[in-house]
Amino acid sequence: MRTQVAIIGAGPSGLLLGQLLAKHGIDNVILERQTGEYVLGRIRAGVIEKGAADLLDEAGCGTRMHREGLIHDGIEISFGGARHRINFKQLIGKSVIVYGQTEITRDLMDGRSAIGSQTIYEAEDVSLHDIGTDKPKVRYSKGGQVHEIECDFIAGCDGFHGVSRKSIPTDVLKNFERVYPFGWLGILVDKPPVSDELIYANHDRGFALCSMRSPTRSRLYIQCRLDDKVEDWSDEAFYEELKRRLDDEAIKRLQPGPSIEKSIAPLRSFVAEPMRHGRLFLAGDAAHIVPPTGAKGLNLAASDVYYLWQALVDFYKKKSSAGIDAYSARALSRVWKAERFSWWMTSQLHRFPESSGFDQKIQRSELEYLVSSQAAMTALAENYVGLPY
Ligand code: FAS
Ligand code: PHB
Repeated sequence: MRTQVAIIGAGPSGLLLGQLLAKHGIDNVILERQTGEYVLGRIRAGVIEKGAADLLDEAGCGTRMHREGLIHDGIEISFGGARHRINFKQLIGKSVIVYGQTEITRDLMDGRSAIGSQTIYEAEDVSLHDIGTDKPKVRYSKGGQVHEIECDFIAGCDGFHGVSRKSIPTDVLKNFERVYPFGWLGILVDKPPVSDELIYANHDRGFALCSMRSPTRSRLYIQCRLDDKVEDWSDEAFYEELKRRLDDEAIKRLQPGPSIEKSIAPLRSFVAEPMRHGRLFLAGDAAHIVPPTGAKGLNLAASDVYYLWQALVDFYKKKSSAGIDAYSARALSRVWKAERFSWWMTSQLHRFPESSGFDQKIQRSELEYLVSSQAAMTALAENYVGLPY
């Protein structure tokens, strides 16, 4: 088989890139190791920056997001028993959309089917070859047979555990990482949200986040120990701990119900440089990971895809390599700003097991300064809604 761009991974990065390339007449094939149902079963991000929303519109897959997504003009930061609103609309005139990653993935899958582009699910043993030449290849197994795809470019959109980043020579790749000493235990429940907007809570017992997917479906998180297991936490235990970390008003509005999904996500900051090697380009979680505190993971995948899509269109339509040559530096510039913001949000809102009394006083003063300063709230707002592409 031959295509112009072979995309590894049918998560948001791969599907969004595939849709944008196809809309501009650039042939592409997606190889995904799981089934489509498995991909849709992963519950992940919930907040969409305007830049990412605009890209979904450009891909022709934004209709349902605008119909069902919730426009949020701010968030609330809770500490010391009180909540403080960060009003994005008033501070910087912008908003975010609350719309689950699962729905975005579904919309992109439907969009891809509608244009007839090929996604090969359950592709096993994917391997990349000749990425340093102008004739790279991808091999995979399916149905007991080995298949080969000849292409011009490979887009590694296969997430943190994928094969693409590992295909870059170790003497070329430089990894930067910080692993946090805690995780997030999250549940999905068909009960109305605790508040109209997201509540990020800093508490002596640990972080909590009250988010949502719709007016009738909540997404709730508590910081948990690294060695916690999902089976350690009954729904009742989860709600009891969540209540200990929320303010009185939120506790009153919390409606416990049976969890329809429960999972623990470890938290890490990670960046691999460069995001390009020869004809292989990394995008999304394949290249970087952020702690979800800043709601940046999915949104960074979108800006990577924007830069890569533009670069590939220039290559094919304008015969210019300027975009592909600039891709890694351009993407990394925005990636590191989002890494900084996600690290900062995580540092201010979580209880670090080894933190000293001094550390805790500094953390509290950071939060008190934040909610008392227009400048500090504006800085948070412009990062949360998304820095320019
Ligand atoms: P993905 O990991 O979503 O997709 C990669 C795809 O590649 C997968 O479908 C995988 O099956 C496939 N793949 C992997 N290896 C392959 C191979 N060898 N061959 C073929 N296919 C292969 N972000 C937020 O903003 N907020 C959150 O709350 C949040 N929570 C998260 C919770 C968890 C547990 C995780 C892991 C991530 C979370 N994220 C969150 C970040 C998440 O939303 C990612 O940023 C987003 O999924 C990135 O999308 P992709 O880059 O497409 O990677
Ligand atoms: C979510 O709704 O899953 C969510 C929202 C904001 C975050 C992280 C996760 O910062």
